[in-house]
Amino acid sequence: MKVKFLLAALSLCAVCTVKAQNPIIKHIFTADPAPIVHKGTVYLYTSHDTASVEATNYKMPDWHVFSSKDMVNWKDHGALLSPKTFSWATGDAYAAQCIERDGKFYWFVSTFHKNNAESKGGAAIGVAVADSPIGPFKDAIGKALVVNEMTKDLPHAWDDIDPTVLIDDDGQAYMYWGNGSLKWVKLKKNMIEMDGPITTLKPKNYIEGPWVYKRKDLYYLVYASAGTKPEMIEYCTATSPAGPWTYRGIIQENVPNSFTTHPGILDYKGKSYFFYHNGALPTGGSYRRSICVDYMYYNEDGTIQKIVQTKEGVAAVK
Ligand code: FUB
Repeated sequence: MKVKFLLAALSLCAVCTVKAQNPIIKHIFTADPAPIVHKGTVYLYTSHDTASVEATNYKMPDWHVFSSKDMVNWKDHGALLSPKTFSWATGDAYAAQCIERDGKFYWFVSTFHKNNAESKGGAAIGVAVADSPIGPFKDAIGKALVVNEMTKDLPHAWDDIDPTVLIDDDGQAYMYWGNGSLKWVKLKKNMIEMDGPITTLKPKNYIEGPWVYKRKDLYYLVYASAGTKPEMIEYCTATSPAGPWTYRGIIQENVPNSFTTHPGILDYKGKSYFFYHNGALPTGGSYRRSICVDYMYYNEDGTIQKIVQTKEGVAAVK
């Protein structure tokens, strides 16, 4: 009798473990996840795919913000920023990351520059700022922070995309970005000016989508890679944000139904989470992508275990 009761209780318990079910955002197509925690809430900054099913390129009009307190239920705060916010910008809203400093939220975005006196066009990086994680956001500079002409190591016009920003323990901020090669620069405390020269490097298999962060005494550079086609996620570690970076291997294999994928990493309520995108929603694909999240585990020596992509996703946390 007691055993029967125990089994019934256990199966009930299994049923009541609420899981997120990947992809976590289902009512629109989203890509390029960038999560942060602010006052106990997760804010997830995303790109937004609106290309038709037949399209063979991106159509990305704006950036959205979502929030969650349990990693399962996500509230869409809407399209809180678009290239139209920046008078100098035109074209698609590529990957972006928002980071807090001294109570202000700096949203570093990749988009494209108008052909004018400042640039002949091509990908560019801008910064929007707000007093809250959900805006209202305005152009923080009034011009681009990075234009195509500032980096000359690669000939293509879209190499200045995918900014990620790290603020080190001593307060020094670093921005990393790039398609085809990784570029990085120190930022001033105001977060809207460079504080030194741009350095360029080529981590093994690097393509785009860097995500740089510090955990314990180690700096991590996680990125979308050309390990095989389509993209995978690989990473390096270093003992300084300036490198040198040591290649550590593949974290995630290809994702279903999307050529690209893109990392976003977060520690929340005692667990580590790996955000990425795939093309798994019905009618999804490389230009109609969707954000997923699965658990991330570290080994004792700080190396990262392979991400297991799941359909059920992560469990709700209190
Ligand atoms: O979403 C547009 C581009 O695709 C991003 O900027 C890249 O990281 C890739 O995900």
